[in-house]
Amino acid sequence: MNPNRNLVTLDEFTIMQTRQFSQATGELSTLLRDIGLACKFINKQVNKAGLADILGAQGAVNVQGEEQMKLDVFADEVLINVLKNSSDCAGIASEENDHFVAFDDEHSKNSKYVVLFDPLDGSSNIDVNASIGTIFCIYKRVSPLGQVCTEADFLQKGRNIMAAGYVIYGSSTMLVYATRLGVNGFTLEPSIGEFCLSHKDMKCPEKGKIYSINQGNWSKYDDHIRNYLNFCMESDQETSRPYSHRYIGSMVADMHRTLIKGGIFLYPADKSNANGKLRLLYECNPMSYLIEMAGGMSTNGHDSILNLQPTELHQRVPVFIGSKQMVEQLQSMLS
Ligand code: AHM
Ligand code: MG
Repeated sequence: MNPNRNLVTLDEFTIMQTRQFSQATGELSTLLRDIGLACKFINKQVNKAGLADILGAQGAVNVQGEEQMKLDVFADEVLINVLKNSSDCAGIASEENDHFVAFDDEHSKNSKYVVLFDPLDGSSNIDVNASIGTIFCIYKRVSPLGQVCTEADFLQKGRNIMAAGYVIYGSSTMLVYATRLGVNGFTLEPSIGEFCLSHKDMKCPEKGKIYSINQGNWSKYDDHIRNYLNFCMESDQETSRPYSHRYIGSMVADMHRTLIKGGIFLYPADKSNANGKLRLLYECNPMSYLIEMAGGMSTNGHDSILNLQPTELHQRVPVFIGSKQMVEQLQSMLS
């Protein structure tokens, strides 16, 4: 047997990164490990979704008036339970719950971090077996230690994020996360049940050849967006147009492709949704942080998503995100 192994687990990797900073306490590593653990439980259920009674609508309706699937509820509960038991989480906010949850035991009250997540994004894709994902981000709390966390801890600008990422339940299961040190991807190795480093120092290409939007909403978009879509469809050899159109309808899957291959993902405002559909706190901020750390860009059309001051937990925002040059091009056509 060869004792030399070239697999680096998520845990080992985050600990190695922590060691680069003499003042680092390792709390962020613990939280990432706990999120990874919860996602392994979620992955197990997602994998057998077609087999079990677990597939199908629960009948409940979440705070945005959308029907919840059973797996959404399961994923939400697993994340809350794991983070409640974590040694380093003061509270959570989730896309599936009206209010944030402050953990009120003595240990949690002295924890520095809060976690926000969309437990199972793209859940309408569950019953067609397309990729879905969990999206998360971690902030240092702004309320005093020793007390329960408050809403202000969750209503922070994306710029304050300490770490953010997603898990994609796809043809393989991957966890991708970003800190100021960069973006790295880990593939779940089922035989040892560990996320192992597979995509080191990920960079979003400066430009791409794919645009990703629900083009069926064309009649609801304003002229700026329609002009940009016409631009994407026009022929121009120098800029490799027409671009290909790819839209899975599962943000994690569309963003994973955008991160790796380059491209632009758009969810604009439209006539029915003045602020678009996607949530600032649980979807747009974590993805924007990750894409920016990978050299990409994200905007609501006027300002970087990460500069927006959230005013409510379930706020929605238009989002344009991906390869830097493509987002800049779009932005120049919006004004
Ligand atoms: P969800 O959080 O209820 O799953 O909704 C978010 C999903 C995203 O994954 C995806 O980008 C978007 O909704 C697709 O919306 P649409 O079907 O309007 O194109
Ligand atoms: Mg979602």
